[in-house]
This record gives sequence, C-alpha cells and structure tokens, in this order.
Amino acid sequence: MLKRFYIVAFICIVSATSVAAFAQTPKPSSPGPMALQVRSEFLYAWNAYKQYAWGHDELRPLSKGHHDWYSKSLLMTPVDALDTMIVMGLTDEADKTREFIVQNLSFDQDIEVKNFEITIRLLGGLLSSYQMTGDKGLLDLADNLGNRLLPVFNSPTGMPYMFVNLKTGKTRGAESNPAEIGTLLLEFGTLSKLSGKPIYYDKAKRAVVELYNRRSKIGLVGSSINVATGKWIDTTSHISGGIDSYYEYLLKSWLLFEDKDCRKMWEASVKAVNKYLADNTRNGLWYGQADMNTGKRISTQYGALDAFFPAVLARSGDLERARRLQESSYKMWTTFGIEPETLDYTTMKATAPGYQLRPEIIESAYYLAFFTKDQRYQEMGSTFLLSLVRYSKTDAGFAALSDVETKSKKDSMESYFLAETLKYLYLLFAPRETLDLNKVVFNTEAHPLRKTW
Ligand code: DMJ
Repeated sequence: MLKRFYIVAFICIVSATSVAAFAQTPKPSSPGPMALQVRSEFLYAWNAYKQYAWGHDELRPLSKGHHDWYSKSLLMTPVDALDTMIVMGLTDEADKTREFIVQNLSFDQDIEVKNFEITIRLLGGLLSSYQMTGDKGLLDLADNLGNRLLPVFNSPTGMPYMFVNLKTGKTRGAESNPAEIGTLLLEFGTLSKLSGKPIYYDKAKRAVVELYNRRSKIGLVGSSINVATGKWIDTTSHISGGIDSYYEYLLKSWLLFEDKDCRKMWEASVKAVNKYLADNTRNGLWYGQADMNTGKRISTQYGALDAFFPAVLARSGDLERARRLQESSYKMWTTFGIEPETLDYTTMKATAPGYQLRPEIIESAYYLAFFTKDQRYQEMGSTFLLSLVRYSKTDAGFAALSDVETKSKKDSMESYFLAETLKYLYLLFAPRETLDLNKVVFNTEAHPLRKTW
C-alpha cells in the first residue's frame, strides 16, 4: 500500500515538473502594431488566393485567376504558406490548410517537375510544417515526394539532373548550375533524419561534394555545369541567382547537421567569394561577377537575389560585411522606391527593371536585426512594407512589378511571397523569441527546420 503511494506520488511530481518545465519555455509576447499590420497584409493576400485560385498553385492578382506550374496543381501556395500561418499564430487557418493538404495533395502524377523548386518549396514546406505540428500525414507526403525525386541523382557524376517525372522517374536536363545542385541537403538531410532513411542525405551530400570538388584553383565555382560530364559550361562566378543558395546551404548544413565537411567547404568558399567577388567601391560594398579561373572582374551587376548574402554573412558571424552590404542593398531599394531585379552598381542604373516580390533584402534585415539588435533594420523594414503596399497591392492580393521606374504591375504573385517575403517581414517586427535564429535553420524558401533528432 505504502509502495503504491510512493509510486503515485513520484508520477505526480514527475509530471508536475515536466509541465512546469514546459511552462517555463518563453512564450512570445504579443506582436506589436507593425507585426500585426504585416499579418493583416498576409491575410489579404491569402484570402485573395482562396477566393480566386483555391486549389491551384498560384494566384494571378491582376486577372483574378490562377496559374498551375504543370498540368496538375501541386498546391504550391498552400504548402509554401502553411508554416507562415503557424509562425503568425493563425491557428484556425493553418489547421484548415494542413487538413486540406493532407487530404488532397498527391505526387502520383505523370508530370515532369523542376527538382530544385519542388525541393525548396514543397519538400521544405512539408518538413517544416510537420516539425511544427507533428501531423504524420505531412511527413508521409514528404517521404513520398523525396522518393520520387531521388532518380535525379542517377547521373554519371552524382550531381542531379534538373527535371524528373514524378510517376516514371525519367530525368532530363544535364546542364545545371551550383544552386540547383547544391541546394538540396537541408531538405533531403532533414528527410533522412526524420524518416530514418540515410539515402536522402547521402545522395544530396555527394552532389554538393562533387560540385565543390570541381571548384577552380582559386576556389570559385561557375554559373553552368554539365552534370553528366562534370565540365563547366559557363565560368562566370557570382553570388546571384543560379549560385546563391549553394553557399547558403554549405553554411546551414554545417549548422543543422554539424557536418564538418560542410563547414570546411563553407569556410574555403566564403574566403574566395570575399576575395574575388566583393567589390569595395566609393558607392559602398557590392558583390559582382568574376571569372572563376582567373578572378578577373567581368561585370558589376547586383540585384534582388544577391541581397540574401548579408543574412548568410550575419549568420556566419561576419556582421561587419553583412551590415555594409545591407546598406548597399537598401540603397538599391531606395534609389527606385522598390528594388529592381538587377542594377549596375557603378552607375546605379537598373539593368533588369522588374520586381518579383522577392524576399532576400527583408530576410537580411531580419537576420541583422536579430543579431545586432539595431533599430536600423526595423526602420528599413518600415520602408519595405510601405513600398509593398504602395506599389504592389492590388484588388486581389499583391502583384510583381514589370518595371520599378514606372511601377507597372505584372500578373504574378509567386508562392514565396507568402512563404518568405511576408514571413521575414513579420519576424522582423515580431518579438525576437517568436523564433530563435540560433536554434532554427531556414531553408532557402524560409521554411524553418529544427534539429529534433
Ligand atoms: C525563392 O524561391 C528562394 O528564396 C530561392 O532561393 C531564390 N528565389 C526565390 C525568391 O526570390
């Protein structure tokens, strides 16, 4: 009898202690007015998607219609947007969206998809939402998708082909680039850890190592490579679209998986990038283009996609370069009132004048705000929010711009606007404990992944 009393008392103490420990986990304080405004802009865009494009990949904000990437919808916007709803505390909306995805999304489709985009948007989205909700249906979908993507790695070098048919596994597209080859390990690696199947990690890791091994003597990679022959097609090196997230994933794969090879590859790569691509001008710090073999400057283009780099530099601890480069990105934004896709930083003239609702400059502001606690980055955030509302908001969601000079709109609202642009803008203003950047690693589509294994 006495023994039973002690057992019951022990169980009570243990459960009381774990409830207390759980209760001690800092609860984020309520979001302030700026974060709430971002949240209402998110709902405005999401409701427009629901009204005009529900069940399709994307909203067409000007024609109030929809767009599917392939002959069948893969629910690109709902999957990409789900963890933003969770982060913003939109619980009812998130629950309904999650249930819809689990019941309706099927990858058993005879369609040829782009491995990179499907990995960062869908695989990344499913994995992060699974980690945040524990809904096993999301992990099953991720595992099913990962398995259908695996044939991409069956090239002579192990570097992935660009496209794969989700039903037949037929691959195509040997001419690829560092971003599409080296931006897979966070998602495939996480899938390995959560499913217990090492094959995903191994294939994605081999791809990135094969790519790294083909760097030039001065440590740079080019912009186009044949994954069947392993030969470079274009030796122009930069940090822009087509290479960008290869660097991002070297750093983040080290942080998420404690993978020492990735750490070595990151450290060697960033040294070369800072030596040959960084350009210290009278106009500030920029990163341009150089030949991967000689290091000779080829051109002086910088743009919306390059603006991810301050975030990566800040996460790696290089706050000095991160701050300086973010000031340049901000100059790019304020010169036009909203940023162009690219400009020539020696003349500050736009060379590709569109704005595709991209997140990178806001992502960098968020990282810098988190790591420096400097108000400067929220000031930047206010400018970003004001411009987005002034120039991109439409009757139905938000529209990209075809020209930042004339501010003419384009009939497109990419899913990353909800996954990334508005998530980072919200986090920039939300209480810092909403997400701890020291514990969470964002994939390149802003899907937060955690080391739960
Ligand atoms: C997103 O799909 C990802 O951030 C990717 O790494 C680059 N392009 C878009 C956003 O600009």
